[in-house]
Amino acid sequence: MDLGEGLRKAIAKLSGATIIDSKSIREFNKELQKALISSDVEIGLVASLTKGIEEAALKEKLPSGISPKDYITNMVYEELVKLMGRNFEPKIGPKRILLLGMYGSGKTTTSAKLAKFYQDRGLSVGLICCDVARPAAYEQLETLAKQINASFFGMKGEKDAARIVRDGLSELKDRKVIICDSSGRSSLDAELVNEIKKISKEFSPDEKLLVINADTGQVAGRQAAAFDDAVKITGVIVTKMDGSGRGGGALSAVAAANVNITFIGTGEKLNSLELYNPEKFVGRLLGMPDLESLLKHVNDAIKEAQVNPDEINAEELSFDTFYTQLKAMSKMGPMKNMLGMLGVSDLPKEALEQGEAKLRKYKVMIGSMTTAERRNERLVREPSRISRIAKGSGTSEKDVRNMISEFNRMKKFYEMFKNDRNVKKNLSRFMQQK
Ligand SMILES: Nc1nc2c(ncn2[C@@H]2O[C@H](COP(=O)(O)OP(=O)(O)OP(=O)(O)O)[C@@H](O)[C@H]2O)c(=O)[nH]1
Ligand SMILES: [Mg+2]
Repeated sequence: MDLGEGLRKAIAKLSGATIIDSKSIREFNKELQKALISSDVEIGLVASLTKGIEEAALKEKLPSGISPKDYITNMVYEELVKLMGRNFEPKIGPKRILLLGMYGSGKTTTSAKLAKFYQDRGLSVGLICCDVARPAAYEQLETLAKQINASFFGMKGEKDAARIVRDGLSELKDRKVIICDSSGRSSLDAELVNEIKKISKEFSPDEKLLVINADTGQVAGRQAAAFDDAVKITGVIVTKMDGSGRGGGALSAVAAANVNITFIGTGEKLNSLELYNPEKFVGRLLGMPDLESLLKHVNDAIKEAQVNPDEINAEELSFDTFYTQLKAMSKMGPMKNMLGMLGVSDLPKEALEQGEAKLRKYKVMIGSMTTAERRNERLVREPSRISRIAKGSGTSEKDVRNMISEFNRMKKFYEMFKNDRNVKKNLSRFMQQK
């Protein structure tokens, strides 16, 4: 059973739960611990992870509209992100990168992908083939380097990896980024450990990245610990995420070596490299492709629970609130979802689907109104005022009239729902987002 499977099993335990109490959370945590421990996640870390979840889960009331399962999934996500890191933001500048990993994990391909990544960001790149174990390694990296027009250095038949590094560094000294590909083995034997230590010493890399195939299971933890003992790795790259593996081993690896995930390989092509994104990665790990929207839903509900809807004055819609809300709504993403959330289907869609450009225009038009006009839209019916607002904002009178009619449609909607507590609650949320 890989870690993802174990996590999914633990979360499934909460499927029927309607409340979160200490009994259900302990049961959940027991499963979670089993899954983590059987994946070689370090015991102390398992304890702090599950304790964190238990405390958070029992401390706060379950916000309305969320199932315990979704709520706890959100917490598990947060804890996993603490472990694997938020988004990875590599420094774009001169550096040396050493790639390490077991046989066939994707080191050579990833060397070339990384070379392309930094070239695309304006840096010159040189690749060094330090794989002295596999005879065809030289040609493989040389061919890949040609495909992306990167400089390549290797010494065919040379068995001394440190020597290759030394000569390579002097040959490629004017390259901003230098990436070194190393040999893979089916086990991390003394010979390989010795070799990568020598390479690391000679190369003095800024980044030592362990390349792990996404379908590697819990053994990845032990591998990472061994590489870390040898050269102190600085990050993990998970390859073949386009395949059937979910990357569960990577969790054990980052826990064992206390590093973060950096890049994700998503195909054989050299542009199939992505920066690690926690929502995507954890979603995949947990087998929840739509994790991102679940997290958003939960977080919105938590925020909402902290607002008292009665404090929101939705009685009168003014041009000021109109603008604030359009802006907030345009940030909310797909209208369909939002309409659904409000529980109504007859919103004036045109008024809500505002592009940035239109919003900017509205902003200057409203900016050209007097305070009284902004508060009382009836004043703005007078042609002389419309003409003044158009002139003041550099728009046409037609533009101003269009804006006013959209405002009126919105106002109608407002009147329709102003006594509806639920809608008020949602509106209050939009107001908060400005
Ligand atoms: N689908 C897919 N295939 C990949 C990915 N990364 C690498 N591969 C393939 O995996 C195979 C092994 O990749 P290599 O880059 O040669 O792996 P390596 O770690 O250098 O292998 P050794 O040098 O023999 O240890 C090749 O066929 C690659 O095309 C990936 O992200 N997705
Ligand atoms: Mg290789």
